[in-house]
Amino acid sequence: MPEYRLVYFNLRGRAEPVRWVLAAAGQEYRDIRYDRQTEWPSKRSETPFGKVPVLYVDDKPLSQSVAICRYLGRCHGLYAADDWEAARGDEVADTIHDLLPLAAQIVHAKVNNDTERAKRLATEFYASTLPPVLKELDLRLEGREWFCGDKMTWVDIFAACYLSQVAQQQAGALNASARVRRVVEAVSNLPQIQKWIKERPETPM
Ligand SMILES: N[C@@H](CCC(=O)N[C@@H](CS)C(=O)NCC(=O)O)C(=O)O
Repeated sequence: MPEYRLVYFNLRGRAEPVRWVLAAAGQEYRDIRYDRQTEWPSKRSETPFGKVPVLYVDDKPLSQSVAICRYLGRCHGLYAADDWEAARGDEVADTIHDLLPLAAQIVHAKVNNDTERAKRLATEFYASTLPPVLKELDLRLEGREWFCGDKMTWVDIFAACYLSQVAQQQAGALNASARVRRVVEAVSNLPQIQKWIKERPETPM
C-alpha cells in the first residue's frame, strides 16, 4: 500500500470528503493541517497549483479534492462498475461541489457575526438553491440504493460528507429527499466514519 499524506488547513472544508473516503477505505494517512497565517505562506509554493487539499501518494502530489476522492475510490474498490455509471457519479459529485462556495459564504458570515448577511444567504440557499438539486439527486436514487450502480462508491461518501453538514447547519434540510437522506445516513453510520467523526478535531467548518 502507498503511504498517504493529506495536506490542508485545520478545517473540514474541501479535505473532509477525502478524509471520509480514506476512512471508508480503511487507509492510514498523515492528516497534516497547516496554520493559514503562519505556515501556509511558505508552504504554498510546494503545492502543484498553490491550493490545498493535496494528497501525497508516496511523495507524489495530487491536488483537486474531487480528483483526489475519485482516485482513492478507484484504488480502493469504491468505484462504479462501468463508464456510464462512473460519469453519472462524477456529475453528482460536481453538482454537490458547486454548492460549496454558497454554503461556505453562510458559514463565513456566521463566524464573522454578520447575522443579517448569514440569514439572507441561508434563506436563498435553503429555499432556492438546494431544493432543486436535492430533488434531482433523489430522482437519481429511484429504485437503487447508491448513486452509481449497486454498491457504495466514493460518490456516495462525497455526497454524504457534504450533505450531512448541510443537515447539521439546517435541521430538516434533507427531509423532502428521503432517498438522499438514506444514503447520507448509511454512509455516516459506517463504523469507520463514526470513528473518524468522534476523533476528528473540532473546527468551525
Ligand atoms: N477546486 C479546488 C479548490 C482548492 C481551493 O480553493 N483551496 C483553498 C482552500 S479551500 C486554498 O487552497 N486556499 C488557499 C489559497 O488560495 O491561498 C479543490 O476542490 O481542491
